Amino acid sequence: MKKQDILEEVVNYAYLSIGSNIGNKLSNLQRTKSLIFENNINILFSSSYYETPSWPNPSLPRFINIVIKVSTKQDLKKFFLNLKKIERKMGKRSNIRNSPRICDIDIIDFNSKNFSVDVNNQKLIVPHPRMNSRNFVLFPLFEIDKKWTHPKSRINITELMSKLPVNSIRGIKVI
Ligand code: PH2
Ligand code: MG
Ligand code: MG
Repeated sequence: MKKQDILEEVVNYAYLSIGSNIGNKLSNLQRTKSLIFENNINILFSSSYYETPSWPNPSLPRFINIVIKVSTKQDLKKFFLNLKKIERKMGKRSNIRNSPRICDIDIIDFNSKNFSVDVNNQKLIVPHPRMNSRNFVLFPLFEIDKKWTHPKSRINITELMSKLPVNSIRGIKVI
């Protein structure tokens, strides 16, 4: 086994879901990706852009979503706080769950581990607890990693997608 150098930092791998349903949604997502890169987070893979009705309330504006795979030397806490900083920089204000947003970044997976931690009084649960019912997470995730497996349930991405209701499979389109 290779001896790890004392100065060598650990590289973490994560999957992020990014969404926008206010303003110029495409350019909001592109700007968010630039800010992620500028914050020392490398984008390894990026999915296509997917348009879906707002979940769970389809009368709110439609979303555009992507999933990206990233690598970073930041630990989970620093990484999470950096993503929150990027959301604020993009103009995200509301903390009301599922309300319209310019930019929302959710950590879907971090090093294929299960976490439930408090970061500055915010609860961070990874893998994202509502991902299994979300077409806008599962489809783009499948596009960039066909072998992805849920770290907790060990269920493969293909099987998770097959459990989605038919209308949510019909309601998603690549733009
Ligand atoms: N994000 C939400 C709530 N609802 N719906 C879609 N289609 N896409 C999202 O990213 C999304 C949502 C909360 O963050
Ligand atoms: Mg979200
Ligand atoms: Mg969020």
